Amino acid sequence: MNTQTKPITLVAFRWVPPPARGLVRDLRVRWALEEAGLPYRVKLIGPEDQASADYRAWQPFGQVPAYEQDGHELFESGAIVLHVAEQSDALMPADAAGRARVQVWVVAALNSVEPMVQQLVSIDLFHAGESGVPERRPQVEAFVKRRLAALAEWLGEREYLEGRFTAGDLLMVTVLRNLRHTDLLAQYPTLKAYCERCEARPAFQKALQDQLADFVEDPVAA
Ligand SMILES: N[C@@H](CCC(=O)N[C@@H](CS)C(=O)NCC(=O)O)C(=O)O
Repeated sequence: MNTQTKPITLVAFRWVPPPARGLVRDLRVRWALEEAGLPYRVKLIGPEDQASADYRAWQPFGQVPAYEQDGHELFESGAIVLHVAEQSDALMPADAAGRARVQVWVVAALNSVEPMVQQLVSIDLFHAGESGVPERRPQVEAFVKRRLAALAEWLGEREYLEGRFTAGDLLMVTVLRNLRHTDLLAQYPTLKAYCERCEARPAFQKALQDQLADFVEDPVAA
């Protein structure tokens, strides 16, 4: 049972460029909190906060998300989502074996899939047109496709990675969303349907709308 007295605080950016909206990693935490039914407040930050000593004492890399609950400060989206999942069987089953499987998929999403996806995102969104990139991109895309094919194979007829929605699906889908600028997911109908199934959840829709609503339009005036 959750006995918290003070609201949870989630740190998010007050502004990002439009292509990044809906992808910033505080979305993972918002989604988890919505699934768990835990109320929270959002602290919006900008570059000056990221660089401040106070914030670095909370999030050593100056990144988002950061999270505070009952005086405990956390960072790393995967660790935060797991912490939220510990508080709700909406995100993780109660039995030890089931919990271990959720942890497996959380780490798989962040360690076996996200690095490949991020390489492609980095090439396409941040380094397009730079020297050496056109030669490198096919290799990176091929690597992403190997991961997608393996994931589609695992899913097969399953609705979710472990038969029911868990924090593992939440992390996996937020990783796969980063491919939205490509047609890669469409090449794997199983994966596309899986993402759409997870993103249709009311908790995801609420989290996404809330993230988008929090961005200011003008970073200078912010
Ligand atoms: N492994 C970290 C990565 C966090 C991360 O890359 N956050 C991005 C936003 S999605 C960020 O803060 N970027 C700004 C920066 O790195 O300075 C996590 O999952 O929380």
